[in-house]
Amino acid sequence: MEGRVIKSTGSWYHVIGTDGKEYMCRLQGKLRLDDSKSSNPVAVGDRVTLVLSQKDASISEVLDRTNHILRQSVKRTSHNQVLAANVDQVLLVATMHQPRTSLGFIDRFLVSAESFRIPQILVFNKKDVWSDQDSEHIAELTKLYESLGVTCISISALEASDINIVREKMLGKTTLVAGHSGVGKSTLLNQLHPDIHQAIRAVSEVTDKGTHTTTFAEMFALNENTFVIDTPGVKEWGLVEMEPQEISDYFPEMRDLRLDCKFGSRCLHLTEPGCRVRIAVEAGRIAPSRFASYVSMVTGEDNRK
Ligand SMILES: Nc1nc2c(ncn2[C@@H]2O[C@H](COP(=O)(O)OP(=O)(O)OP(=O)(O)O)[C@@H](O)[C@H]2O)c(=O)[nH]1
Ligand SMILES: [Mg+2]
Ligand SMILES: [Zn+2]
Repeated sequence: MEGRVIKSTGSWYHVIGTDGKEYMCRLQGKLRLDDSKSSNPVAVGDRVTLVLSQKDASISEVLDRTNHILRQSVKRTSHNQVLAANVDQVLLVATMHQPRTSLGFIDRFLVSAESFRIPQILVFNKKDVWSDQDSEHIAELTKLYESLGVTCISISALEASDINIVREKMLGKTTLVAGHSGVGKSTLLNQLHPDIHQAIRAVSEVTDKGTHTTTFAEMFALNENTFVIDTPGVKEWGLVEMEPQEISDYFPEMRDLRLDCKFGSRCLHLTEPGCRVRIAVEAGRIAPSRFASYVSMVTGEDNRK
């Protein structure tokens, strides 16, 4: 039988079979020896072949992935972690305050998803506590990011009608939900389906940095072909296995211009005279915040204040 990995806890994998039942499985020996570059040969979202015996269930094979999202491993060894596999879209939850999500963080996340060729949704959450100024700022950001092909939705995860807008975007797809700790990822998921009971933290503890309420990625089925993956909050989003010259490929507003650059695909668009990208920045056709994010990614300097 085929199945999909929804959770992994150490050497155990939770798999939903095509029969709709959940199985606790171990990996068959040959899979554990897989010498892939990631630290985990099987990730949440993987499609697998299950072997059922009277006593137990095991995973005999991992089917080819359509894509995967890599995260730099915490220990910064040579091994990266596959956060999730077979993802149709990513949904970044961002908030203005408590915690603040910087544009640098948003852009890094979008660039990373773009490098895996995964469509992106940006959800601005906690609308119920926005000031007028916040609302204006979000309206500007929505205009900017929509022009780049990113779907933008403003919601309060506490508001049922807002949840329906998000649910509609998810139907028939596998969506990975990401964002800083405390932005409301688990709150949103809990509202999506009555069977989801992710722990959420008390408002008073949100400023208590360094603790994460969700500690590992877990996938939930909203129906038989709709899946949503909750992930632990992250402080930063590393650009895994990306060359500086390649980064502008993942900025949609730079992608075409770079082909006309005098310096061709080697141009970093930093100080090169006559660079098409720089001309567009100076003419206001590329948002200053986006270019600042780009420069920080290429030079490795941090703009995620
Ligand atoms: N006012 C308001 N509070 C919200 C909203 N959404 C979530 N919260 C609150 O924000 C806090 C954090 O929510 P969580 O869902 O635990 O955040 P998380 O993103 O899952 O955090 P980690 O699991 O640590 O990554 C909780 O106290 C929620 O009640 C919202 O739309 N408005
Ligand atoms: Mg959570
Ligand atoms: Zn250039």
